[in-house]
Amino acid sequence: MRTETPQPIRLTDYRPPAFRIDTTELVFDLAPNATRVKARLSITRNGEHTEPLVLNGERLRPISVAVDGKVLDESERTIDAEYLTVPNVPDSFVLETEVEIDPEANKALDGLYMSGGRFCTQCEAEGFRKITWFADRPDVLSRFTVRVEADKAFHRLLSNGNLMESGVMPGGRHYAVWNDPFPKPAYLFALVAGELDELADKLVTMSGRAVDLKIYVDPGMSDRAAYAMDALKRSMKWDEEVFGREYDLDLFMIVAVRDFNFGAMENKGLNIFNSSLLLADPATATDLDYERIESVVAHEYFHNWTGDRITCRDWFQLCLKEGLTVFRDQSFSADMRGEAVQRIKDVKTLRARQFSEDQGPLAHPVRPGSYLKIDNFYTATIYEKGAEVIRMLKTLIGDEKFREGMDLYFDRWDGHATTVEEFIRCFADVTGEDLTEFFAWYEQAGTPNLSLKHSYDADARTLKIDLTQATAPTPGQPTKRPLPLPVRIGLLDGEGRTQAFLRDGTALDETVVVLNGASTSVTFTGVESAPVVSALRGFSAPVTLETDAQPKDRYVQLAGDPDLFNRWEAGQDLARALISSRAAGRPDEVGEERYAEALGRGLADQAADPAFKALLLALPSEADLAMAMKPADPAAIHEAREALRTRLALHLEDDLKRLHIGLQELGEFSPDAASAGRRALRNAALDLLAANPRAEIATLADGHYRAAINMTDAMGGLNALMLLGGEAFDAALADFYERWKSEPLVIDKWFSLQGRDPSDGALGRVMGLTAHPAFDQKNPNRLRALVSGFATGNPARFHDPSGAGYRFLADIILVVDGFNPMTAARFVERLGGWRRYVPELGALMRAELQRIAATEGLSKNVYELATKALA
Ligand code: 0A1
Ligand code: ZN
Repeated sequence: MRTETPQPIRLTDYRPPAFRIDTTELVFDLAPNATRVKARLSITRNGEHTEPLVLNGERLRPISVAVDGKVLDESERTIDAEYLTVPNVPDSFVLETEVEIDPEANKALDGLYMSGGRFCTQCEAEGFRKITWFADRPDVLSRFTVRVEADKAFHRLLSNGNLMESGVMPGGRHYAVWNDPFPKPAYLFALVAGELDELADKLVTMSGRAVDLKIYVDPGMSDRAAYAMDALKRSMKWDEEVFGREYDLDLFMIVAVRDFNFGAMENKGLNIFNSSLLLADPATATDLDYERIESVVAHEYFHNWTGDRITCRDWFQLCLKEGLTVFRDQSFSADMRGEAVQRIKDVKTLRARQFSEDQGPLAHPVRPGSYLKIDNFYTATIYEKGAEVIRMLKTLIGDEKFREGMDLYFDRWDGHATTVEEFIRCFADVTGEDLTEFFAWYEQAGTPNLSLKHSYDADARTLKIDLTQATAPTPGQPTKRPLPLPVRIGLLDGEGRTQAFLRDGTALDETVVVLNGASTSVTFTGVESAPVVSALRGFSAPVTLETDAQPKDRYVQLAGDPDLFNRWEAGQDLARALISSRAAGRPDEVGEERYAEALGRGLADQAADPAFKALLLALPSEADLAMAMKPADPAAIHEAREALRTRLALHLEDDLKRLHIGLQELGEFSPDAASAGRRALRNAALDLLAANPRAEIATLADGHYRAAINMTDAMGGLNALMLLGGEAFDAALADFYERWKSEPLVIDKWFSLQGRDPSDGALGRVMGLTAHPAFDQKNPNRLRALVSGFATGNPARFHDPSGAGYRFLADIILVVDGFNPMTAARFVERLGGWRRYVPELGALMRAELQRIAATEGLSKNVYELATKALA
């Protein structure tokens, strides 16, 4: 155990900064092992006080500190492992410092580090303090000028803003000077230096300004940035059209790097991306890669307004920029790829990641009240649930008022750091509504359970709907209050046709009922026949829904609910019930046949989008099923789900084979949504066929793999071969490796697929792969491919009854924590849900958490999550 217990940082302790830093001039003399950083900060006392100047600084080798040109000796300032403290400073002064840092030794990948022989930075949330002394907090905004000097071998020298000057220096070196006219917090600072190829384009903004767009990638890779460039231009236009937001600098740059802890970063004018979210061509990237690239390019670009121009006052406000920006990128993707399909995918992610977080010991509000390491709070709750909260706000106040409130927010807060309260105040101001109750969505953790009961009076033609909500306690919040829940409702008749109804005398096809307290009732009149209630359409609130609907109602919805989200959801609900019965030892064979038939009809629907059909065909994931089963038994779930898949495969074999042949692609590859949807359906058909293993299907899968001319189909074939197992799979795996061994992003897929292999010997294989020459634990993409592929994507094998899966994960966490705490900590969550599993497994998971927590010298990151998971 650690000797001293780290102290949490609390929202209630927030104090405004003691000093402002109006301008920041930096000079970087770059060298991999010894980079010199000179800083010249013009500093002003903020308010009336006599406090010393305290700046953050970690892992810095001090060289000098001067105030107004006078070098301070050791009695005039203190330097410890975390701070530089200078007492008795004037009210306004210039601080000059010089430090040395070692980017090459930085394997934590925050601050300034080397990736693929290039310099790059990651400063969010608290990385800037590893570069130089600074007030490393988001409410200190400064104007940056940056001079970068390096050997000419580091060909490109990039930083934020506009290039002011560049030139050569003696001794084979060169320099560039950048100025960013927009004041920004240090976490948005970026620097990149090295050999990079450039893909350039231009865009004319809504006011007629020309902006240069540049994407920098590994030499020889610029063709693979074309899709990202296209996505960037579409994002820029979309933000103008939908939110009235125009880009503000003359230059926008994106750089792809191989070693990156997260997905990408919105540094002002210089976004830095994990190369896996930027580079794509048909041969090496799947449709899912294209889809993610489009959404992450948009996300980071949208941050320019929601994050950079308006930033967070403190890190508790993280959802102010993240939830809002995810909402914006989801809306963009819906416009690009179709609303229903996008919504289904977003809800799947929410349930898999956020609902499970909410059910476990790491549950926290969208705006948490305390933390040890802010890095641990880049969570599904802050991002995905944060986006749901904005979506509900829009549903509650309507599209127009939402846009008015956003406009007011941009006007009022441009150039400032602010809070979630102030954001919500903008909507209260434009609507005149009191949004105090709504604000509780930010402060209360946990997923509300919404229960819906209906009673129809055939004589009076009235329908009464009773809604009730309750939220289970979460750590630190034993009692919960009701939250305002917008519930979108429509009615169908027994044939699945839309039934109109009257609400307060108004004829409607659909309405939003707002549940404001613990329960409410609403009565619709003019309901002509016994209705099927289609509730929570479009997943209008992030809740779990329990209704009194019977399977026959679900079948009506599955056949034709005009709300496509609910049509899909009806199928998922039916499948969940069938799998749960099987897992509990009560298989409902008649029900399973009926389900298979209904799916068959869904597949035959000529009007439906193939992407939608692909979603319809996929059963709820094992993780999703585990959440509904208390306590969860992963082996029983896996077996029951596979049994249902086999039955579906048998029943639908002819349909699936027809789809597989009929959807074969003949023309050129195109990454557009419609083509991707057809490939998704064809691969989903193959995936299901593989649940009924026979030589014939193995031949089909092998043919699919070998005939593939794009990565989506190659992976689809390889996946089916994996499910079928045997020599054909081994041969294809070896073939794939040989073919792609010089392509890191493709080899990540090779590792990830093997992590997900549900067959018996997979755990041994996964452990063996950590010794593979291509495995590199220092590269987060490679590490996550194998480890998350296994621990997240393979519940059946991760939850091995021996506990060997847990032990494997804990060993990895401890090793990686030694050099990259941020990435190590993200794996801890996999053990966090131990209370939800059958006791034998729960005890083994807990034992591994205890072993982790008891290890000497743990990082704060892992310590925080392991101890919270055990509490
Ligand atoms: N703001 C980024 C996410 C991000 C956060 C932390 C990072 O390093 C510790 C990197 C990226 C986003 O939302 O895209
Ligand atoms: Zn973000």
